[in-house]
Order: sequence, then structure tokens, then C-alpha cells
Amino acid sequence: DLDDFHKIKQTRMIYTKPQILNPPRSDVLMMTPWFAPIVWEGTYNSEILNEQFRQRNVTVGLTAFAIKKYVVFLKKFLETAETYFMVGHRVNYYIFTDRPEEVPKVALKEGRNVVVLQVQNYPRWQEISMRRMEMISCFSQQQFINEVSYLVCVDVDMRFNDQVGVEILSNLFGTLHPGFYAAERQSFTYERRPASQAYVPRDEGDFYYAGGFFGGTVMEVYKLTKKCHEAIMMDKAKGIEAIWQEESHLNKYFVYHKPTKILSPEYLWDDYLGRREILKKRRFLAVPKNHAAIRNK
Ligand code: 2GW
Ligand code: MN
Repeated sequence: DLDDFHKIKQTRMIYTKPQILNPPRSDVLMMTPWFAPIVWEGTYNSEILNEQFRQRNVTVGLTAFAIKKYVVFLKKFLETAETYFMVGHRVNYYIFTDRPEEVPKVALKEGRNVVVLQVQNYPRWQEISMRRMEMISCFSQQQFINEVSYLVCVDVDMRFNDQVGVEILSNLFGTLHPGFYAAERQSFTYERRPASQAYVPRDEGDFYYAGGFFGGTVMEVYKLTKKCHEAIMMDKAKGIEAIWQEESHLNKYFVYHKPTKILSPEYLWDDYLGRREILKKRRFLAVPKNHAAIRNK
């Protein structure tokens, strides 16, 4: 009932108390001006959060697309997710692919399932990337809304390398792009042509978010993906494609629908950028790919 929902009873737990005069991080921003937490290692207590989400018996959906040759990324992606993604919680992996027979069989822990969703392939890679918005919105309305509480939508050419847990969950969340977290607004690679639906003026925008990691409740992800897909279709009708495809549309969306939580680049890193002092963990890493070999055909 209402009372149960709002009053989360925490069991007895021993941990060091929060220190008002000694914040856990002084080297990074931990809160946006609209009071959305920015998730960095050291700023949260997994034990407390895990209990809260376990009490709600939350199921999390992880969506990934493996179209054409990108099925080669699935094995490592799923194996490392079993080790690090939402450990101790219920998880549905939603694998969108045009090659269902090539989805590897990976041993899964209890309460975790792989759901293979057969979808069509598009000849242009830009279209493969952009059509994710359409397919996620479609399946959110048809299926995900009945099966999971939250959706986490990620690139597949990645591996988990450290814990990614319920600390990321919120109504609507985005991730700071590893290449731009320290950049000035003017150098964000937003779409700058006013003719595009993804256009963001030079004097607007908070952060540059990565296309490869966003999520929220199924309802919020449905609204986001539907709106981005519609914007992509409006551009297409005018013969225009945003500079970074759906990532540009995602960034436009987040300017006007502020995320309720933001993930630090711990959650989407590429070792080609090297190491940083502020990065205490590299939780989700780009898998190096031979662009020519993997992308052609
Ligand atoms: C992508 C580029 C060139 C040739 C093929 C593909 C491709 C992508 C494909 O053949 N099959 C496929 O399943 N994909 C899916 O699209 C897959 O899930 C992949 O992770 C995702 C994005 O493509 P990716 O990872 O090669 O592009 P990145 O790593 O440069 O991603 C960033 O930029 C993209 C837009 O240009 C997206 O916004 C993406 O979210 C970003 O991380
Ligand atoms: Mn990628």
C-alpha cells in the first residue's frame, strides 16, 4: 500500500556516518544546479542502496544492439555483465539482433535472463545507431513496461570492468561523455545547424552526454526514445542528419528535460584517453575495435 511504498525501512547496518564538514569528494561536482546527483566513486553507500532496491524487488532491463558483425561483442559483454552489472538484483538482458542464432549462450546467475529480440538490419551504420531510438521506444511500450522497472541502454562494443549497480538508477539518467566532461559549453559537439531538430544554441546546454549509456524508468525512457526518434524522422524528411546521429538528439533532449541523475565517466570510459586522477574506478570500458574490419559489411 501507499505507506509501504514511501516508508523504506532500513535494517540495522554499521557504517561511518556522513560528514557534513568533510564531503567525500572535493575534486568533482557531486550535484547539478537542479539537484541531480552526479555519481562518483566514494559518494554513495552501496549497502544502503542495495537494501532499498531489494525491498522493492526491482527488475532492471539492459538493452544492447548487436546488428551484423557486432554480435562478436556479445560474449564478453554478457560475461562481464554477469560479474559486475546489478549484482544481487533481477536483470533482463534485451539483445536486439538480426542474427539470433549467433547470440552466445552465457551462464547466468539466478534471477537473470537473456531475451533475444529479432530486428531488421539497416545498410548504413548511421541508421543502425539511430534506429535504436525507434526500437527501444517500440519495445518499451509493447513489452518492457510489463517486465522491468528501469531500462539501462548501452553500446555493445563494451565490457564491464567494475561494479555498476543500483546507484545509477533514477527516473531519467545520462552519462558524462568521457571526452567532454571538462570541456567548455562552446566546445561541446552539439548539433549546431538550426535546421536540425537536434540544434542546441551556443549559449545553452549543461553537459555533453554520451549516446552509449542512458536510462531511467521504462516510462521516461519511452518518452525520451520516442521524442528522439520523431526528431530523427523530421530531420530525415528534410534531408538532414545530426552530426553525431542519435547522440545529438539525446543531448538536445537533456537540455530541455533535465536528467534526475548523472553518471560520471567512470560509467563510460575508453582507455585510449589514458588514466585520470579523478577516476577511482573504470566500470564500463570501450573494447578496442578494428574499425575497418568490423564496420565494413
Ligand atoms: C556502427 C558503426 C559503423 C559500422 C557499424 C556499426 C554498428 C553499430 C553495427 O554494425 N552493428 C551494431 O549493432 N551497432 C550498434 O550501434 C552497437 O550496439 C554499437 O555499440 C552501437 C553504436 O555504434 P558504435 O559503438 O560502433 O559507435 P561508437 O562507439 O562510435 O559510438 C558512439 O557514437 C554513436 C553515434 O555515432 C552512438 O551515439 C553511440 O551510442 C556512441 O557511443
Ligand atoms: Mn560504441
